[in-house]
Amino acid sequence: MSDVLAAQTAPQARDPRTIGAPVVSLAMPRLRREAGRLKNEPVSGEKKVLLAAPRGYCAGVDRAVVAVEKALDRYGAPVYVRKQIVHNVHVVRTLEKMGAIFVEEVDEVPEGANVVFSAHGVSPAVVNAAEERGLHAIDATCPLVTKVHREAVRFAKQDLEILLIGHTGHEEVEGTAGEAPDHITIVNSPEDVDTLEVENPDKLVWLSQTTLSVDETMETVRRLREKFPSLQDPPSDDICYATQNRQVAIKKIARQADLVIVVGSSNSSNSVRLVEVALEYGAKAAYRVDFASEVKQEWLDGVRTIGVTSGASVPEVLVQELLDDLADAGYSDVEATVTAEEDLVFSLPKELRQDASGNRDARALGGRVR
Ligand code: 0CH
Ligand code: SF4
Repeated sequence: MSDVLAAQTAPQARDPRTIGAPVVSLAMPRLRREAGRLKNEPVSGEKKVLLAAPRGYCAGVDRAVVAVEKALDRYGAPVYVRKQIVHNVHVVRTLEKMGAIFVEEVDEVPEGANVVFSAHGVSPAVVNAAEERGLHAIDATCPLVTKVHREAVRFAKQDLEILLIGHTGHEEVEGTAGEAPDHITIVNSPEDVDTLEVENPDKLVWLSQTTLSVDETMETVRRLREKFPSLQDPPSDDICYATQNRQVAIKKIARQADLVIVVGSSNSSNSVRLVEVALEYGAKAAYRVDFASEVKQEWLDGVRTIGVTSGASVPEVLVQELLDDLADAGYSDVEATVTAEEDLVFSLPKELRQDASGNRDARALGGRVR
């Protein structure tokens, strides 16, 4: 990691396959320092961490964060970003220190400046507003979100009414709904179905946000089909591979876990879903933290097995910091629970694909904020 700021917070990379020896520290660790030995505390040998894989950055997030870094390299600071590039506090703060300026809308960007659209996507109205302002836009929308946009456009042309399962107010839902506002109705939850009214029950199709709970979405679809038997399915899953894979991994861990800790920000839909899924699948307790320092000593009271995972917008450095703190508290035995391998890499947004000399800019996975 070459970035100075990230390097300040980065601990040694921890390979789950090589972890096992207790960490010896001269300083009293934070979690022990705060409470001393607890009455139900298991002895050290019984404590372990089940570390989910896959976890953390997905291909769309990696591409979006690298896009901001590349734009800064190429054009210099400041580079404006509409909304948070991904929903992660650490990523946003780090990019801000590198020269990114995050704004809510394009009318806050000086005319003619560079602006990056976030991984969650934007509606055509935002693209048009940026054009009218003479901005140089770099579109970091995840290709898997763009796929849902295209489906919305296609179904609207077929004059279908689209039931978009997703959360009102989330950027991705706003962007997708903006593709065909007259044809889209947002369905927030299974319970929404009871009061839902449509114009023509025989011309309905459903789509969804990419970062929802798979189980809850399937329940919403089940209720929709019960009410509207002619409901059409989309041609392929909208909930993306990364969201699904992270939920599968935490489901497997949750059954064995006294506690699950999910690293991710409060506005990260996929991270929050991981907490819910962990609880639904048997974790005795589950919490979300942005940073390891938010873990409370009382969460560990009587806990033998801790499940750890992270959302798709979370740099691995934050998980490693959590593992370091847990090791200090006696949870140095870390076992990886691997339920899928991921090797998907997306090419950069087209505006950044060529280097300054006009050559195609090939890239390997990974930028500086990781
Ligand atoms: O999970 P959400 O959609 O809130 O977003 P995130 O935490 O930034 O994760 C990346 C997903 C980006 C768009 O699918
Ligand atoms: Fe793309 Fe899925 Fe990642 Fe969203 S969570 S950026 S849809 S890969």
